[in-house]
Amino acid sequence: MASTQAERYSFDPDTGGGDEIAHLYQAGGVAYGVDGFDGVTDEHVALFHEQGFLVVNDAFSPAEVEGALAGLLDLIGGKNPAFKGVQFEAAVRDRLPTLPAEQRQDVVRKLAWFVEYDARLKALSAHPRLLATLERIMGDRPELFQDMALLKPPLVGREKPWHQDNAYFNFPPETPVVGAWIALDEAVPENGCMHIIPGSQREGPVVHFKRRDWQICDTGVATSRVVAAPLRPGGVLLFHGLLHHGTPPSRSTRRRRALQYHYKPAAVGKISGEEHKAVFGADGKDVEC
Ligand SMILES: O=C(O)CCC(=O)C(=O)O
Repeated sequence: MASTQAERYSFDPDTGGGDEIAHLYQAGGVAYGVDGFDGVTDEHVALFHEQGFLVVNDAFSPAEVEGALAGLLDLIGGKNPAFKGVQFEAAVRDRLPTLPAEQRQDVVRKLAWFVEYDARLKALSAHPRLLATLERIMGDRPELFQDMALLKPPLVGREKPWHQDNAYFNFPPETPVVGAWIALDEAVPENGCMHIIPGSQREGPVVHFKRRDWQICDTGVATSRVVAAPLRPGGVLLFHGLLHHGTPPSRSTRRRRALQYHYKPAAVGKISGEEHKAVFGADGKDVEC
C-alpha cells in the first residue's frame, strides 16, 4: 500500500534564532580557494591540517550540479515513493498535500540518506577526484558514512547554529572526519553560506548544548575569528569534523541548496554513546550555557 505524505515525510519545528544571533555571523574575512581538484597541491593539504578546511572552486561541472539538483527535485516531488528522507518545515504540515511539486523545495529543510535512491547524487559522492583528494587529506581510504542535502529557501531558510560535526557522530572524538559541503547554488553570506573558524579543529572537541539545535554555546563562539566561505555552484568546502562552523538564516530572495557528504578514514570504528557523551554531552556536567 502506498504511504501517505504524513507517513513518508518528517517535519522539523522552527526553534528560533532572529536578530539576536546576527553578531555570531559577522565575518572578518573570506575563505579563498584553489581552482579544481587538480589544483590541490601538497601545500594545500598541509594548509587543510593547519586551518581545518580547504575550498575547491569549480570542483564539479555545471552538468553534475544540474544533475544533482534534478535528483533532489525528483526526490522532493516524490518520484521515488520508497524514499522517506525528506524533512519539511513543520509549519507547512497541513498545506503539504496541496503544494505543487515545484513549490515543495521551498518548504524543505533537509534530505538525508538518498545516495541509494538517485544515481546522480551517488555519483557525486563517489567522484574519483573528490575521493582522491580526501585520501590525501586523511591518509586512509575515505568511507562515506552520511549524506544529506541542506536547503535554505529564500528569506525563510533557517540558521544552523555553530557546532562541530564530530559532536553528531559516534566515532572517537578526534577522528579526522571530513565533510564535503557542495554548493548547488551560489552561496553567499546573505543566503546563508558556511561560516567557519579557521584552526578551531586544533582546539579539540567542545561540549555541545541542546539550545536552538545541538550546538556550541553562543558565548563559546570565537566571533572575532569568523570567516565566511562563499562558493559558486560546483564549489566544495572540505572541512575537518572538529572545525567550528555554522550558517546564518537566509535574508535573500535567492535559494541556497547544498549537498553535504561525510567521510571517515576506513580504519576508524565506532565508540559507545556513553563514551561520546562524556566528551560532547552537556548533561551532568558542571557547565552552563
Ligand atoms: O548547510 C547548512 O546550512 C549547515 C550545514 C551543517 O553545518 C551541518 O548540517 O552540519
